[in-house]
Amino acid sequence: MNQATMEQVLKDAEVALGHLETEGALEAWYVKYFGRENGEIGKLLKTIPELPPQERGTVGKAINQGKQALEAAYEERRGRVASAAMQEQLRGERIDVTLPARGQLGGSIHPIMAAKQELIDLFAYYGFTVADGPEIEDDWHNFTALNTPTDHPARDAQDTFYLPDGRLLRTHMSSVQIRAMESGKPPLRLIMPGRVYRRDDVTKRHYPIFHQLEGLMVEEGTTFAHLKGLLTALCHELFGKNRRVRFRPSFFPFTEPSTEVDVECPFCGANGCGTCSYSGWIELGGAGMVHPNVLEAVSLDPEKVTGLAFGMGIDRVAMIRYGINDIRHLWENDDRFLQQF
Ligand code: FA5
Repeated sequence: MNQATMEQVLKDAEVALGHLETEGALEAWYVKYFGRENGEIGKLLKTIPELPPQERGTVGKAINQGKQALEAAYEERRGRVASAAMQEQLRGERIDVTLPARGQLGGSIHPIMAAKQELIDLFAYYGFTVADGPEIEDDWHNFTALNTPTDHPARDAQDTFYLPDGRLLRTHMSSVQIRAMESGKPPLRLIMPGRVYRRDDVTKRHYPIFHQLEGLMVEEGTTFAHLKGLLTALCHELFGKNRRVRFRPSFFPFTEPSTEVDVECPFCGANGCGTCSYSGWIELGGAGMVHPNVLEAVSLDPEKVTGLAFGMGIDRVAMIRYGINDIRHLWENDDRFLQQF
């Protein structure tokens, strides 16, 4: 080996190193030049004893210097290749937290609306059709025609917002009963679902805005037995045959006799809990036979026709039907709640 060959080997090694881009190629290069058995540098060192004695020192020194320089260059190159590989990997795995979530959030029917639709479907089976009326109501339809004149104490239980012109946000759906009897003649079988307003304190069963479904059937020969049978059948359809239903005597100015319809509380097995105020029962609605004064107010003859009427809370139907033990869940728009439906 002469000086030129030695320099050429070192030079080739350096040039080759400068082109290496992967860890695999670097490893192959290292084996080629520094491999224990057949490494090019080792081969160079092995030729030293064959040199004339006066050259051995210089050549040996030159090879060792070249070897050290190559080792340093190798380490440096290896670091660079590793860091480029890491950058590449990070680029591939980068998460853009500003991207919109994958997939579409599906809309669904709100439980109150689902309960309302179930009620409409069930009543359709008994021949009831849907009627509607305004949310901003006048005194006549909301109170006076319902046998509840201005100074009647029953008005106190249904305080609401009043407009400067004396109209009000309707407090119950019974106002639509009056409109229906003013505009249509018996036989009538109507249900009237809608939103109503009251100055009520919020509890697990009460909200100042809620929904009612009013029912009205005015035909010759309608009796309290029809009322009881209809509402019992409906409750069994909605909540199952094993859920007890109770008719409790009550008072409404616009019905006589009057009753409340209670359903066994599903949240405590009728043992008493916060939702039913420890009574074991949840009041679903009020009902009764249309008062003769109401029939007369809409120019019907109470000697000829009789009517049954009821008004149930749709929010309460949703609570019992879907196992929601606090009415506030229905109104607070919390996605975590709504996504369960
Ligand atoms: C009435 O509103 C009568 N108009 C019902 C009626 C109609 C009786 C026809 C006779 C003939 P009451 O105030 O009890 O009655 O309300 C009826 C139902 O609405 C209650 O049983 C309950 O289910 C629901 N309800 C009443 N107040 C609230 C409230 N603040 N939040 C949620 N639901 C309520």
